[in-house]
Parts: sequence; structure tokens; C-alpha cells
Amino acid sequence: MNTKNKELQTWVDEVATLTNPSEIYWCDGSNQEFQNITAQMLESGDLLKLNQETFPNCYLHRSDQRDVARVEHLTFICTSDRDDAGPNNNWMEPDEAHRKLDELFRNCMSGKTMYIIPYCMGPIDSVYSRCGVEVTDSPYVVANMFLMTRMGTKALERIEAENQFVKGMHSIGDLNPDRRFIMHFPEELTIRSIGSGYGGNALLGKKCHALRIASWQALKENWLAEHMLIVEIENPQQEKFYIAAAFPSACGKTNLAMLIPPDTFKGWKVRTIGDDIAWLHMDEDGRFWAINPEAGYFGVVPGTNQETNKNAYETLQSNAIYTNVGITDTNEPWWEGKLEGKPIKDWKGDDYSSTDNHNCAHPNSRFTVSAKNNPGYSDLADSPSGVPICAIIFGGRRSELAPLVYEAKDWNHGVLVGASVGSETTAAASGDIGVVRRDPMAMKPFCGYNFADYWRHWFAFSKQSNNLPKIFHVNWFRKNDQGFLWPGFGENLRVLDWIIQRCQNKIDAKETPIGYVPMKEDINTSGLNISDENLNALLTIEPDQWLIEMNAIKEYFNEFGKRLPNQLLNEHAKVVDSLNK
Ligand code: GTP
Ligand code: SPV
Ligand code: MN
Repeated sequence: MNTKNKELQTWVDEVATLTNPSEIYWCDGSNQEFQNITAQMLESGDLLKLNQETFPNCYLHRSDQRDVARVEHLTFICTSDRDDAGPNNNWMEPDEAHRKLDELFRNCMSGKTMYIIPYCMGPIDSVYSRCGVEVTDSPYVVANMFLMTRMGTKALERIEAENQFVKGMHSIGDLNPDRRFIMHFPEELTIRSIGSGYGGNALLGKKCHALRIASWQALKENWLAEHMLIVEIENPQQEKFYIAAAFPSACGKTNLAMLIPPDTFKGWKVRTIGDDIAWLHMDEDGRFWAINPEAGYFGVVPGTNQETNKNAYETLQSNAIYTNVGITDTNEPWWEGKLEGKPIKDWKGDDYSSTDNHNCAHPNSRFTVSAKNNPGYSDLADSPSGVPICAIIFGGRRSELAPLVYEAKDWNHGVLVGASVGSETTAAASGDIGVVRRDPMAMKPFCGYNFADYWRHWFAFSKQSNNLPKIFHVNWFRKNDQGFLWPGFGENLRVLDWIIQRCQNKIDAKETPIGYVPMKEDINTSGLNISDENLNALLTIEPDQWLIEMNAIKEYFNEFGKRLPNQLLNEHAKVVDSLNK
């Protein structure tokens, strides 16, 4: 017996019988264990040492070349009723899914070690945290889970005390995309993933548990599990504001959570609570409190440098695992956007020269680090009660149409704004890049149930509270033929400043059919080199274009049929009426 918990022991025994490993190893989460796993991966070639003088304790992992991103077409929600999964998910009948997976998992670990990873999503002592156990045959997954979650003995103790945990079964299988599935059984609190060792497909605590399974639990238990960063903004008056923001994958969450204030913003401080996932619970006063269930970051590498984001850049100078970046002549990691170094090998390990016209790092190359590596880390990330949220921001990557920022008229209108998010696809998921798709609340790949029920759930909060956060929408990615109209990164604080002043009811705004837009003079542009023409373009609403957009949104909503909450159609109709006037 390795645990006092009978359910856990029985389940582990069953998985072992099915997968037939040569060894079973229970992770304790100690530093020594992490060192052992790293040493073993260095020996097997799973990890390569980077320059230890300039990048101490940094390693490079090259994934299988067919396994470089999340795979949404192979990700399933297996509920007994198909409609519970909804048109936003792939669905398979649970028994059929289990039969299929049993065949794939049978003997898949023979000759390998099976690692048991007990983990806790959220601070160990928080009532909002939830535990899980991931069983995996990948030491890379163990090392990543060590950096990104609270895992090992403490988590196991909590599981034994609570007697509830999410069961996650993972194997890299043969890495053949034809035999790859990421399946979720929300009714059984179970995840089964095979055939991928990459990111959200394999680190089951992250998207599979903390979003897909947790969103289902949140629906049943009246809270929210969201694809949101959580950031603390302190102004020169030392007032602190906590903001949660949902942007689709590779659309700027990590960067906003680690923002460096521009020089002209003296006395402002920004600290990170979370960079990818937020769990929000309402207190008796109707305020939302957010915790970050994670303890580390799995961040996009390309584009990161001293100028775009000094904190992010410093975060990955030590104790980091790099996945799928290139290397330089001095054995340092290299990626597109890095300001120094001479790359000589690409992410595949092939020779590379800067005159080559393919990417050196994979566009979805990632770094894995503990959140404590971040110079802007906030201790409140460990607070069991979380932080009180004053504003929720939605956003997407839109080269056209969406203004820099606007504010929803009230909560219910804000639900429409979130549900209407459209964004250009990125390399974070396999498939086309740069095509606009609907990504409601940035949750399209991550909501573990029917979006129609999800939006109803969001609406329901307006009846429960008079203290809800204000809702905003931002877009850092508007373009003209010369590139981005807005400088982004640290300069985004200028927009957060406006948002905070709106939350304090300090300033007016211009009412438009889609929401409140800033008066130009209320965006602080001191020290910023932006033309009047660009700023105007960023703050202008084109009713004709918006009518086309609202039409596309309506068509998308119609896919949800009778289950769609009427409230959503009402909010939509209000905006269309106003645009037509
Ligand atoms: P996931 O981890 O996939 O959920 O991504 P994310 O939302 O955390 O995105 P991240 O902050 O890692 O940014 C993704 C890419 O967008 C990186 O290449 C960044 O350099 C770039 N980026 C982030 N913020 C901005 C911005 O304000 N303006 C511009 N132009 N690019 C940005
Ligand atoms: C995302 O795609 O939103 C990520 C990376 O945060 S992954 O963990 O691969 O899902
Ligand atoms: Mn993400």
C-alpha cells in the first residue's frame, strides 16, 4: 500500500494492470526527486543541458515533431447526454470512449516506469483548491508538473483527508497522431489522454482538470473556472486593484500578467497572481474572489525579450525547461524575437543559419518555470482566499474592427461581449493560423460542457449580486499596412489605467452601440509616440462593419439551438437596434 486512500490505491492498481509498467513510482514532490528525474532525462536524451553558466539549471526538450501543440480535433467531452457537451465540443459516448481507450492503453507502459503524481490545483490550504492524481509514463510530464503545480506528499495528504480527486491517466503511447486522444469524463471526474506528451494535452492538471473538468464542477457548484490571468495593479496612491482577463491562447495573458509599467508611469507597480487560469468564487457580499490554481507558467517563448517584457525575460534565465526552441553557438536557447546570440540549430536540432527562411524556434515553443521565478510574483498567489476582482476583461487578436478598449453597459451586456469574442487563431493549437474564429470567453477549447449552459450560468450571477466586476473588452492587435497600431506590452497599462478609473467612477466615457469607449483625452499618452490618426482609428466604432460582425455572431449563436438562453439573444438584439439607429 502506497496510500491510505483505498479508492486511489484501487484505481492505481487497475491502471497498472491495464498498462503493465515494469515499475511504479509515487512522486513526493521533493527537490531531490526533481533532480533525479532531470538527471535521468539528461541521460536518456529527453533533456539537453543548455549553457549552465549563463542559463543555470536550464534545459532543452525537443518534442516529437508531430506533437507540438494542443489538438482540439482529438479532444473530447464524454458525457452520457450528447447535448451536455454541446456543439462547442467533440463528443463520444462514455462507454464507447472507454472501450477505445482501454485498447490503446493496454500494455502501453510495458518496460516503462509509471509515475503517480498527486497534485493540488490552488494553495494547499485553500477551500477553493481541488486535487487530482495524474498517472503518466513521461518523466517530462513529471518535471513539468513539479514546476507548475503543488505536487507530492502534501497533495497526497489532502487527498487522503478529503477523499476526492480527479483521476488523470496519461501515456505518450506511440506518439502517432492517429492514435492520439484527449478525453474527459466530467461525470466521472476522469481524464484519459494518450499519444501526446505536449502541454495541455499531457499536463493534465492544467487545461484538462483546471478548465474542462473544473468548469463542469463550477456549473454544478455555482462558481467559475476560466481561462484568465489575474494581475495586481498598484497606483501611485498605493491603492491596489485586481483584474482578471481572458484572452485566447497566445494572445497576451502571460505578458499582461507580468507587465512592466512604462517610464512615465512612476510609482505604479504590477504583480502577477496568475497567467492562464482563474477560479472565481462569490462571497456573501456578491464580490468575486479569484485564485490561480497553478503554481508555474507554461509560457510562449517567441517574442519575449528585455524590451517587450523584462520580467518574462528574466523569469526564464534560470531553472527553466525550454521546449522546442533553437540553440546558439554558445549553447544558449534562441527564438524569434531574441535580441542577442547567433542561432546555429533550429527546434528540430537541424543546422540553422539566420539567413534561413524558416522559423528557428517553433512558433508554439514554450518555457516551463515555477511562478516564483517571476520578479513580479505576488505572495497573494498563495493566499487561500484569493484576491477580490474589480474588473473582468475579454479580448482577442483582431487586426480589424475591435477597438483598443470598450466597457460593457452592465453585467448582462458583458456576458454578450464575452460570448461574442472572436480572435485570429495562433500556433498554440494545431490547424490554420490567422483565421478569425469565435472563441467565447477564450474558452472555446476549454469549456467542459455546452456553451449554451455556460452562458446561462454567467447570466445567473447578475441576479445574485450588486457587486459584480465591471466587464471590458480590449484588442492590442489592430493593424494597418505598417503593422500594429498600438505598441502593446508595457504600454497596455495605459488602458488598464482607464479601466481602473472607470471602476472608481472617476471619469466619463462615450456611449456607443457596442459599449462605452474612452474619450481620447482620457487615455494617458504622455511619453508615448502614437499618431493622432492611429489613436482615432483605435477608438472609432464603424456601425456598418459592426452590423456585419453582429450578424456573424448571431449565426454562431444559432448553432446552439433551443438551449441558447433568450437573454443572450435579447442582449444581441439591443446592440443591433442601437447600431441601426
Ligand atoms: P497561452 O499561454 O497560449 O494561453 O498564451 P498567452 O495568452 O499567455 O499569450 P502570451 O502573453 O504568451 O503572448 C503570446 C504572443 O503574443 C507572444 O509572442 C507575445 O510576444 C505576443 N504579445 C503579447 N502581448 C502583446 C501585445 O500587447 N502586443 C503585441 N503586438 N504582441 C503581444
Ligand atoms: C494554451 O494553449 O492556452 C496554453 C498552452 O496555455 S497549453 O498548456 O498547451 O494549453
Ligand atoms: Mn492558455
